[in-house]
Amino acid sequence: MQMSFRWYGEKNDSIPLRHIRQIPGVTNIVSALYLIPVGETWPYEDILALKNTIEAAGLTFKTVESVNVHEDIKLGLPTRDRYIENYRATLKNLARAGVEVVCYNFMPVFDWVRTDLAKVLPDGSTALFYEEDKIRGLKPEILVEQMEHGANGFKLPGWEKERLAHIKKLFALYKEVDEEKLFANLKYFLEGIIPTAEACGVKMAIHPDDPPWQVFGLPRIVTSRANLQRIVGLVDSPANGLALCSGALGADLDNDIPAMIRHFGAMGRLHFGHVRNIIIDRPGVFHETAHKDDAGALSMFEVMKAYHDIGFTGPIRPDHGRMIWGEEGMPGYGLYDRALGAVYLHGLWDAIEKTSGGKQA
Ligand code: DNO
Ligand code: MN
Repeated sequence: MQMSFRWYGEKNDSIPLRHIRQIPGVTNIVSALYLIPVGETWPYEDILALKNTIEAAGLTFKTVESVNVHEDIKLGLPTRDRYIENYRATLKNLARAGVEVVCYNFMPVFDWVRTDLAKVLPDGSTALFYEEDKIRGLKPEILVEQMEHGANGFKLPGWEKERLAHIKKLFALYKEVDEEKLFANLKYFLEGIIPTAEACGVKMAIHPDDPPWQVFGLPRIVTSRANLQRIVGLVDSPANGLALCSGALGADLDNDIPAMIRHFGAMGRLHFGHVRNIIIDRPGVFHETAHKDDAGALSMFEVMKAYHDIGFTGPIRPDHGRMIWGEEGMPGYGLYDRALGAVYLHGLWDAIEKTSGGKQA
């Protein structure tokens, strides 16, 4: 297991790499080229510059989150072939720079969605909050507007401006795309990129939909064990794998996260772990909480034990944290709570390792 930490780059992230390096046990940075428009090829030189910056700080760069997928690919438009070609070129450049795991998602229009980026919790910290009823009464444009301004002047990562500017047009195009069509479009995409990924030694890791159900009537398919099983079968290659996000999938209590880790891990298709806890007030209403085992609905101990038992050697990162100790910055991506999370998760790992006699089950 390589304990990792997401970093948005020198231009976008207020947290310096030298502070991340001081978190005990964190060795690997998860990052991306955030300034390249979605669909364009990532130049090798730019990837190398990012890698050099990270390595100069004493950390490693082997995991990318995310190379986003152009909307034309998700929609299955004829223009998709050009973007798939660019994606292949990006994967080759990433591999040449030593990147081993590439995370992506296949959510139409939106990446992750919340209704409040700074809900105040009883202890005075703030967390990301999702309330299904609020979404039902909201026009997508209004949500986009709110997200654009975000909390503390920051907007949600993964919400590319140019894509969201065309939101109404996109919604009209998605009227033709149901879940089956989206599966077919994912298959076409995977058939286009997986042979290249496999040949150049990159493992693709699809991130689950967050939340794992339809939002604004748009189809969502990366939501459940059965659908993940179908996805890894769309192209039968070890390069066609998963980024298992406990908090994203865990918002649906039918998803048994430790069982999924064991199942897909045994298949050799689990390439990246996002670990975080959530509190579910009632179905469709949840918020993020501390990573501690008893802080929410998911047992972080059982999650880490499952990773340990499958002998996981890939990257694991703490996911969205709360904003604590007066810290300001990108909601969910402050330093303090994620650093506590990294150390706590690593502590669980060490204890599991030592009490199992260092042997993995
Ligand atoms: C949010 C993240 C997502 C994730 C993408 C992966 O913090 O978990 O934005 O990075 O969906 O492509
Ligand atoms: Mn995640």
